[in-house]
Amino acid sequence: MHLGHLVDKEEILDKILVAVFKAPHSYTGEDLLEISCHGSPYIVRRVIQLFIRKGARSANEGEFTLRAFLNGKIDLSQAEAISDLISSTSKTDHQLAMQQLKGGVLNKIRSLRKKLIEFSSLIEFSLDFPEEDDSTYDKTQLSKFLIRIKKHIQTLLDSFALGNAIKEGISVVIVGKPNVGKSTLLNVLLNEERAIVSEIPGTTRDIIEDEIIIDGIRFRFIDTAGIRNTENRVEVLGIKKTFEKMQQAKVIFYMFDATNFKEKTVVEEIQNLHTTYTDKTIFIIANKSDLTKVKDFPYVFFSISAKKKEGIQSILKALSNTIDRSMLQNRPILTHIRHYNALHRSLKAICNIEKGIQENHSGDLLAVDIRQALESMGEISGEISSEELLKNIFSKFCIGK
Ligand SMILES: Nc1nc2c(ncn2[C@@H]2O[C@H](COP(=O)(O)OP(=O)(O)OP(=O)(O)O)[C@@H](O)[C@H]2O)c(=O)[nH]1
Ligand SMILES: [Mg+2]
Repeated sequence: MHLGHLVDKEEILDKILVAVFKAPHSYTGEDLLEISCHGSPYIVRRVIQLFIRKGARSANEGEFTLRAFLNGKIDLSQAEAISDLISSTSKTDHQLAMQQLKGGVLNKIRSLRKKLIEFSSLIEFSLDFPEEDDSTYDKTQLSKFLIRIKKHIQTLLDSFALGNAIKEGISVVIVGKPNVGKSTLLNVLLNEERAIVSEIPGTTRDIIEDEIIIDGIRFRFIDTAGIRNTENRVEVLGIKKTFEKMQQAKVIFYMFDATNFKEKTVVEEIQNLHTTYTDKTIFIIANKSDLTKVKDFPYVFFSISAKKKEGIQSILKALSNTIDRSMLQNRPILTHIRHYNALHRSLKAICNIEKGIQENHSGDLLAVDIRQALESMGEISGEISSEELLKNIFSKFCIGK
């Protein structure tokens, strides 16, 4: 570290610290200088202008991290983790990005890749020494091997649902008839007068959404237009959006008004939700408990008063419990669609190898699928990459990282 003045012609611009990193002990692996100046945007601009005048140029988005990757300091999935780390906004976001930076997913994929390479040498062995065995290869042994690898890949693929939900924020859509108190609940959850509340049914027309963090996990709450038959064209459009949001959500809050409901209709609607949205968690919420309480209802439900803010804690707790935290602890979790797609391709290739074995394909035919499976896995770490892929990944970075 060097302390000194930065001088532009005669003018002292600032008192600065300069850190010198000698290759290969720097972020990019190259010789590197870092200047710490005072944080005024004016000074920063002047410093940059000075260096550009002296022949430097601004870095492209993600250029430092790209160079770190090209110089072998980090692999591609770690580069992506750095971008995730910069944009993390919750404890769990941060935890997943750190895990990836440390190579959690990658170690798993490396070990799978190694197994597959072993497998390919078994096949090659049978090709080179066909006289060792009557059949060119031992079918059962190879099949068993493939089943094990497939299982590992499937577990990783399954983890993407959770990993992606956490990264994007877990979406919770609030639905129900007009006037049951959906917007009031949204406001209570966000602790902010975000949506207009009124006693007029059909107040909310558009989708209103915002996020909060519960126990370190980001949830995105979505208030919708109340569902009813209406002639109003704007309201009809709002209701259409409600259904779209229900499709995309992970959790559905179904709300009804304790002071004003027909049990038969509500039960029918709940049954309908359960049959239509089998993959979603559905919370049934009876609102306005300050006026009257629902008794003997055939479903488990939350009894709340959104207006008086009663019963909200139990909803938050149950919501937080929908996330299987044990999954976050010990296992590698996929968070990138790119990784998911690559692994999916490699699983497909492995299924082709399996089929090839069943149909007694020759070893060199199998080798084509093995190569495909290995290549797809290699894309995740960047052992196999194209210019277009790199451009795509690093253009998402901010300038200067
Ligand atoms: N007493 C009582 N009134 C409530 C409660 N929650 C909401 N309300 C009232 O019910 C009316 C409707 O509330 P909203 O939150 O606008 O209902 P909504 O479901 O968003 O209605 P739409 O947007 O029209 O679909 C308002 O007058 C609220 O003040 C509650 O817990 N208790
Ligand atoms: Mg509303």
